Amino acid sequence: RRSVLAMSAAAAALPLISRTVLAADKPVLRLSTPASDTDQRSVALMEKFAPGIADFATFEPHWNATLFKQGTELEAIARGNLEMAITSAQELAVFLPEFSIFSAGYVHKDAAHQVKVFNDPLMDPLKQKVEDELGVKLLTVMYLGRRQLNLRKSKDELTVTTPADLKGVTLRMPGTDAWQFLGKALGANPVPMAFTEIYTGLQTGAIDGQDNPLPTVVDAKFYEVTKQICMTSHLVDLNYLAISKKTFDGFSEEQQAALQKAADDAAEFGRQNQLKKEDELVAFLKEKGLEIYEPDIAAFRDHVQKMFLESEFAAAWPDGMLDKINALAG
Ligand code: KDO
Repeated sequence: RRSVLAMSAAAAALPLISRTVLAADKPVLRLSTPASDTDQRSVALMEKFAPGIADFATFEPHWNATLFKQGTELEAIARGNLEMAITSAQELAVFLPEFSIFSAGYVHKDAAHQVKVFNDPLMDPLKQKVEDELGVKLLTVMYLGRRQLNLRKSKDELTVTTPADLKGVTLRMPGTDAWQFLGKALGANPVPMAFTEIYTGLQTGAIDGQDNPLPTVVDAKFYEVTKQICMTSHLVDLNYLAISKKTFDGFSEEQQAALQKAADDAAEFGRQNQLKKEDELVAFLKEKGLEIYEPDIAAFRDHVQKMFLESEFAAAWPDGMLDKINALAG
């Protein structure tokens, strides 16, 4: 109590111009994410987003799902309990089924394709729906990377060539229907588990494997408790940097433009770093003793695409949208 009083007395003693720049005077943008502080998206937010908005807002990230559990962030923003999140198409699909189109394997071809799709007018009605129904504004698209199968068994014990080889394999997938279906479409036996529990799940054998891009496998140290990576590249995975629409609308036009630029700069910086890491980390992981190999990609692609197209998810995809997305591939 005393220190708070002392602080406000000290603040009152400052000339007005200094007082207005005190952090306490600026709106605080709290971001909740399961990502660690060393994840490239987090690094990019700290290096590009935070300084880009520092004149008019304070960025307050909460890493490792310490503020909100994975998958509960969108609802928290919708209820006015959180300002920002790094969300996914799979999480949005819980509320707006059309987003499941981006959860289908082998739809996005690469990082550049994701950017083209996000900025194309085909996304406008989807972005609008997210704003109208959830009060969430999707600022920019972030690159997570190509998801690969990362298993406890050695290649000698289990060589994965086609989806049939994953029969009975307990594969951790994040906990939404669209994610679980992707696990099934890969031929595995998917189980839901929060990102922060994967390491222990692999260590204890509660799960046989997990899927994530190589930079995540390294950042979360999954290589310590797994023996192989099968390079299925089944999902060129994205995240959206999301902000409460109400919070965004509270800024002046000039501040909104600066915030948008800071978000785009962070996404681009993170994308380039993540792409570099994806290339470099193959050697690092081999050095750590993991076996890394490619399966029959065509067999995986055909199986995953067929299952999605025949699923109830595809029924929710707007007419012609898949063709438009495919046409944007470089
Ligand atoms: C995961 O839970 O496997 C996942 O990769 C899903 C992503 O959408 C994203 O939420 C990510 O975890 C977290 O940011 C942790 O990297």
